[in-house]
Amino acid sequence: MRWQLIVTAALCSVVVDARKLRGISLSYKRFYRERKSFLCIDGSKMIPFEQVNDDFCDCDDGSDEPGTAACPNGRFYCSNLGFRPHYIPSSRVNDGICDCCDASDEYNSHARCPNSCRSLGRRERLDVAGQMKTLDEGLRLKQQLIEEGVLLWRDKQAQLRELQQVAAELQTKMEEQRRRRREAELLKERVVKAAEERNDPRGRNGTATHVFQVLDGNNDGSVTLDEVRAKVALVRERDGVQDRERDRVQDGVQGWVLSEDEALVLLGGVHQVDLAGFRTSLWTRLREGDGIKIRGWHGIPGGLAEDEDEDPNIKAAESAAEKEAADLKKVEEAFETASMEISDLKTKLTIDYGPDWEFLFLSSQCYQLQVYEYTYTLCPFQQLSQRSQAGAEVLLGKWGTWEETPGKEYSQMRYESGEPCWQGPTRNVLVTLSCGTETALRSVKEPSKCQYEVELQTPVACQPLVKQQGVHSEL
Ligand code: MAN
Repeated sequence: MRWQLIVTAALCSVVVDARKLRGISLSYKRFYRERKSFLCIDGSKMIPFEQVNDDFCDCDDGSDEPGTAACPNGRFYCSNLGFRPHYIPSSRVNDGICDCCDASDEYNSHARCPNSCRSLGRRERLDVAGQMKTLDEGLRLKQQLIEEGVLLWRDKQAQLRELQQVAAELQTKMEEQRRRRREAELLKERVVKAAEERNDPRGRNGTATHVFQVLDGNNDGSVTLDEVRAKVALVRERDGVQDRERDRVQDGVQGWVLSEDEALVLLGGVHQVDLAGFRTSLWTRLREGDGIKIRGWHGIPGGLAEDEDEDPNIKAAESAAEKEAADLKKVEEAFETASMEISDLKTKLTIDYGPDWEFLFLSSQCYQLQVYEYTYTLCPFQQLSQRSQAGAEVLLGKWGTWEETPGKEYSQMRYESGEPCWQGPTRNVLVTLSCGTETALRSVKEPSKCQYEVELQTPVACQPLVKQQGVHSEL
């Protein structure tokens, strides 16, 4: 009989213990050692120990009811053996919904909770192993990209030096060519003047070259529709012309303004002609005096000269000057192109491509992703655009900066000043880089109107794991 009493008492104390300790983590168990009284963990109140987990809330911090739903601010500890332990709000205890994978939160409800911790743990371990494999592979690829980045950076520097060298040479050539053109011009002027002084009837006035120069108002070596309309006039009024140009008549002597179509016909159907084109189009019409004349023409009375009549010395001097001018134009264009390339390259080289230039390779690539009706194209360090199925291309943002996220440098890029949104903000994009074994666009979202969030996966975003220190998992 005495033994029976002892066993019953011992069993009761185990039952009581289990009830008292429900919902408590190992490290908190020391606060719940059965004594006569229990001190609320925030130290605010002392209560008899029987009142722990008695389904009535006594402590303000809810610490007397870790295993029941009695305290609104209480928390229940799921030990989840085989998976991850975690806390749930104690209001979820016995609410008929399984929250802990070890079913410990539903100890007194109708819910039938299977223990799924083992399978969850297994799945999580597989996931983690997969992630670790990706990380390892990503880090290996990143190392390669770092090495490539250094070489690429050197290439770009060499490219810049080369271009600067080319530009310097072109500059010298340009100065030399300017001198040659000046000399050719001076020679031409001297020859023309000499012919005029000799009063040579074959003087240059009225030759095709001269007239071409008269018409070529901006002296760029071609006569355009506007230049024709500015200098060439209709001698007679057209019958029945209704357009407003009619009113722009200068005066009886100056003639009537040509319409664009008329000027186009005179130029042989093209919008501008060089000297050769001029000779075969407008020039023949002018010489025939075919209802048109040059405004304010003070050339030799009797009209325009036959080409063959032109003084061969003048012809030679003029074509030499033309050649020098054309050569100069070529050198100037080449210099301008080289200067633009230098400036583009310099701009690109001022961008921060990471401490080891590991992001540099991205600058010469573009990545696409189709999301519903849109195709997005990201050209890193340049821009992001959106093309709809109808074909309209919208600029969502131009390269701006790396976002400054302490401890997470080089993980987010900002693209800004995209096209303005109708009744909304100017479009802009936040690109988040994530670790992966290949570089690809993973997602594009528009969480609020015209504000886009993009995920770009790339090995260069992989970071070696840093062991976390001083983090207490339960606090
Ligand atoms: C276009 C797209 C959308 C955007 C709307 C705003 O349809 O650029 O992404 O939300 O314009 O009007």
